[in-house]
This record gives sequence, C-alpha cells and structure tokens, in this order.
Amino acid sequence: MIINTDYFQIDDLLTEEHLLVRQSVREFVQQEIKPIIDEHAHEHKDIPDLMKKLGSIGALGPYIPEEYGGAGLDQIAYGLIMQELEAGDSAVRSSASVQSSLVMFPIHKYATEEQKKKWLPGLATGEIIGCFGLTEPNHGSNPAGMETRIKDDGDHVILNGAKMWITNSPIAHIAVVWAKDEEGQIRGMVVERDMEGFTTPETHNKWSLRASKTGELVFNNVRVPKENLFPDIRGLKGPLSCLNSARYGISWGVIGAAIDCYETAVKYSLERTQFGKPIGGFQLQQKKLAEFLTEITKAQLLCWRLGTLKNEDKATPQQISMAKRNNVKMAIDIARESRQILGGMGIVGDYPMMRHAANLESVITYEGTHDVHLLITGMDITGINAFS
Ligand code: TGC
Ligand code: FAD
Repeated sequence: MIINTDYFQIDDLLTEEHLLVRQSVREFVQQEIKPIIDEHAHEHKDIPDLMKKLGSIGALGPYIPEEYGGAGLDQIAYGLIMQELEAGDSAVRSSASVQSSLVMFPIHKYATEEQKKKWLPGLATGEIIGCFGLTEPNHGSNPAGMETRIKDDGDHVILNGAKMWITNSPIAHIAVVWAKDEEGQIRGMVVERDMEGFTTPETHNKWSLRASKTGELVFNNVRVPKENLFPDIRGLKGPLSCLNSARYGISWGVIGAAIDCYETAVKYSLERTQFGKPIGGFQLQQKKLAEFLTEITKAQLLCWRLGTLKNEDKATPQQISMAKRNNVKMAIDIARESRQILGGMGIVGDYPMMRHAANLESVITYEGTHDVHLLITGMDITGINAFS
C-alpha cells in the first residue's frame, strides 16, 4: 500500500540526483536496518560495521568535496540522507550526523591541508570513526563555561578534563575536542584513541538511542601534538558552527521518524476493525492522522526552504534553531500520538513508535535543548539575551 507523504509535491522541487540519493538510502534502510533494529535496540547493542556500511552508500560527509573522499553533494541531498536514515532509527542518523557534521565538517573547515588528507578519506569510508566532545559534566547548555584545559608544552599541549554524553565515544578512533587554552580561548583539536591518558568509558542503562553507544571522554595529562590543533579558529563560534550543520541535518532526520510512525498508523487504522468498521473510519482517529500529515508537510516545507538557503550559504543559526526545535517537537508528538492509534499493539517492538518516541527524547535534548532553541529565537526577536 502506498501512502502519500508528499502532500505538497515537494518532490517536484528535487533534482534527479536528490531522488536517486534518497532512493538508495531508503533501500539501504529497508534491507540493512529495519529487519534488525528492534533486536539491537532491545539488546542495547550497536549495529555491526554500521559506519563502514554508511560509508559505502556515501552517507558520511556527503557534502564534503570529492577530493577528500566526500560525495560533493548539496545540502538538500544531505538532508534527504538524514531523513531516510532516521526513518530506520535515530541512532543510525546520529552516527551519520556526528561523523559528517561534527567531525568531518570541522576538519574540512578548520584543519590544515595535512590534517584533512590524514583523516577525511578514512572518515568518509567509515574506516575511521569520529566523535565530538563539547558537553561536560558541569556544562551542557552553557558550553562557554567548559573546564577542560590545554597547557603549552613545547611541540605538544597537555590536555586535562572530561567530556560527557558523547555519541560513539566508546567506538571512536578519533575525537574532535574543544578545550580552553591558558588565555581562556576555546581551541579545537583531534585526539587519537591511542594517546596515553585518554579513555572513553561507556554510559550504560540508556532508555533512548539504545542501538548506538554513548560515553565519556576522559583526559588525564594527554600529550596532544600541536600539529593536531586546528590552527586558526578561536572561541565558541568554532564548535557552534559545527552544531549549525548537525542541527540542520536533525531537522530533516526527524521527518523520517515521523513518517515511519505516520505510515504505520495509517496502515493499522485501515486494518484494525472495532465496532464493525476500521478504526480509521472514526472521526477521532482521522483527526489524528490529518494533523500528523499537516505537521509533516509543514516540516518538509521548512526544511526544503532552509536547505535552499543553506546551499546559498544564507541560512542563519537562528533559522536553523527554529527548524530543529519545531521539527523535533513535531516528530516526538507524532510518535507519542500515533502509538495510541495502535492501542495495546503500540507498545510492542513489532511496531516502531515506542522506539522512535524514546529516541526522540535524546534528539529533543541534544544539539541544544527545546528550551535553548526557543531562547535563541526569543533573543532574535527582542535583541535581549534571556540565557543569563
Ligand atoms: P554567545 O555569546 O551567544 O556566542 C559566542 C560566540 O559564538 C557565536 N555564535 C555562533 N556561531 C556560529 N553558530 C552559532 N549557532 C552560533 N551561536 C553563537 C557568537 O556570534 C559569538 O561569536 P564571537 O565572534 O562574538 O565570539 O554564546 P553563549 O555562551 O551566550 O551561548 C549561546 C548558546 C546558549 C546559544 C549556546 O551556548 C548554545 O547553543 N548552547 C547549546 C549547547 C549545545 O547545543 N550543545 C550541543 C553539544 S553537541 C551534541 O549535542 C551532539 S549530539 C550528536 C548526535 O548524536 O547527533
Ligand atoms: P542542562 O544544560 O543541565 O539543562 C537541563 C535543563 O535546564 C534543560 O531542560 C534546559 O533546557 C534547561 N536550561 C538550561 N539553561 C537554561 C536557561 N538559560 N534557561 C532556561 N532553561 C535552561 N554532547 C556532545 O558534546 N557531543 C555529543 O556527541 C553528544 N551526544 C549526546 C547524545 C545523547 C544521547 C545525549 C542525551 C546528549 C548528547 N550530548 C552530546 C550532550 C547534549 O548536547 C546535552 O545533553 C545538551 O546540550 C543539554 O545539556 P545538559 O544535559 O547538561 O542539560
């Protein structure tokens, strides 16, 4: 049964290349993710060779130029890839987001030519797995307060501190880490797995994103060669510029999770009969379905326009905040409400709603919480900073 989720014919605005990219990622998710995701989420185990598989379909750093191993695609293609991956599971999209927007993006934008050549091609194939360390135990929404420090030591710096809640840290080969120098300036650097004093303990007992690993980054007098530091970028705008790219991808990604829930609910509502007719024939259920499709359509339009602005390098961080906040709330609301359409069946793993809803609790928290993004919009409207 084909369910129309392109209600405003946005496909007409996409190129042949966009449609091809979307189709190939959709097929990958159907074949490689959907059949195994429930078991992996239940058992809290990551998907074997996920990063290499994502690399093989061009889902890692798709907008990075081909000379560094990327696919040289545009921002709409990147968004569509995120959408299809998150229809499979937010953990899969998260892994691709972190690798693309939080590891490859800063290396491509801020690293030296040697650093780019050293890391980008392996990151693009998934041979190298990266993670991104900004959040600390005492500094989440307010990363400017970070306590992680570097101290000059000749041709090295000595790194001390800890990062928390880091996607893929337990399996990463390298970490892009943000720390303050002796002048209090935030610097970015690449820390490598085998550096002495660097450990990545796993965070256990998550009820969300159970098909991927989350952990800490602990630095105990780690000697990082100066050649691993990004030479020119200083201040919070370094890490925040990476977040712009990741938040943009999330705005698209969560549409995939919402569509997966919506399609499941439509099918179920036409198959399940109560009081002598399909439950989809009752007005209360139709109201839910009609509102889901309306919200999905609004989110698609927001993303498409944001993607065109991003292609022209005109998207503002504030526009990206609005899209991330709106679309994640849209998806989590649809996951929760659509579960009700399935009644008792909505709580079992044969259907994806509970898994998506639990995953989206992380998505509405990371990359800036729902409230932080609201305050970013509030500041843009009034010119008054309500953070402190
Ligand atoms: P503020 O004084 O406003 O700004 C400091 C400097 O940064 C610039 N800036 C930005 N630059 C680029 N992009 C942005 N989005 C930017 N926002 C601000 C700003 O212009 C200024 O530059 P300059 O040249 O004047 O120095 O900074 P603030 O300390 O008041 O903080 C603002 C606030 C609260 C919005 C920011 O700290 C924030 O966004 N907090 C949320 C933290 C967050 O999102 N953390 C995410 C961690 S990574 C993650 O969650 C990965 S999940 C991965 C996954 O699995 O998908
Ligand atoms: P806090 O900042 O302590 O916030 C707690 C509550 O207070 C929130 O509701 C918040 O909105 C509210 N609040 C805070 N400040 C204000 C204010 N000024 N006004 C009003 N309300 C406020 N980080 C990384 O660096 N790399 C990663 O790869 C990464 N992956 C993650 C994966 C997962 C599964 C999760 C859950 C988190 C991840 N994070 C990562 C961290 C994430 O970005 C932070 O959790 C997030 O920024 C919020 O920080 P916090 O958890 O410390 O909450």
